[in-house]
Amino acid sequence: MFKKAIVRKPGKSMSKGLTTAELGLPDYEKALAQHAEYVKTLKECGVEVVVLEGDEKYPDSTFVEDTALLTSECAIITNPGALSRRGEIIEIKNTLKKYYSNIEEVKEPGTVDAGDIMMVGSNFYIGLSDRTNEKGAEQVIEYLEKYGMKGFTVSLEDVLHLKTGVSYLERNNLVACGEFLSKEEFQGFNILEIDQNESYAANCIWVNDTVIIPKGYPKAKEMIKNEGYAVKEVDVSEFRKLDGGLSCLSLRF
Ligand code: CIR
Repeated sequence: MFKKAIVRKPGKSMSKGLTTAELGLPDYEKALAQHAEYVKTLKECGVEVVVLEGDEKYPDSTFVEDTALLTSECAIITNPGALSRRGEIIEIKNTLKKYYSNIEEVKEPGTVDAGDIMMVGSNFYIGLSDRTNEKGAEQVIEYLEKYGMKGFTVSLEDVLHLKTGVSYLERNNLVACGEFLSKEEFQGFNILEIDQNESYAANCIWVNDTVIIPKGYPKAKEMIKNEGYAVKEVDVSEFRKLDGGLSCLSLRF
């Protein structure tokens, strides 16, 4: 169960965020409204939400998920793969000090975006991507082992982050799309296949037995409902324009 979530409002500078999406510039007012709806939905799932103010210095700082890995035993502050995002960790670290006594940090030459890390109980799958390198993954695995948990690396080719294409919904259910459908590492899960033309819905989040999915993906919604979950939709179209998804917008713990 998650009790808390940390989010950060987007700043106006979000229009300068990193992207490969070619979906145009985000509409700031719309993004703020969508973000507020996201916070409301998390609250409806029973979590207390800590809302940080936007930081204009860091256009991508609304995507808080990438800055830390939160586990039941410790928080691991990452060293984001994109140089423009490195400074985002400072305020996140200060915030996490209120909630964690064990805080570890990924150091150079290791880089990690925690959007590449999927938690399955005390096992963590770490995608090796353009943002997360071997050295970063090794450090995360060492920290996890120090606290009695385990980490495994997974290679990825087609997507920005591991969780762009795969999400764990507890009860052994894994939503997956594209390259992740056939990964050996995931064959022990009950794979819920997301249609390629709804691939954006593969990034969804389990929050206390409700699954929050992006708005507008009816086949994914139906499939997840049929597995017995309550499903809530949130429109995150403005964050999608920056390659961001539902999971990236919060740190849940
Ligand atoms: C970036 O490229 O870093 C941001 N524009 C999007 C980050 C999305 N985060 C995630 O998938 N965990």
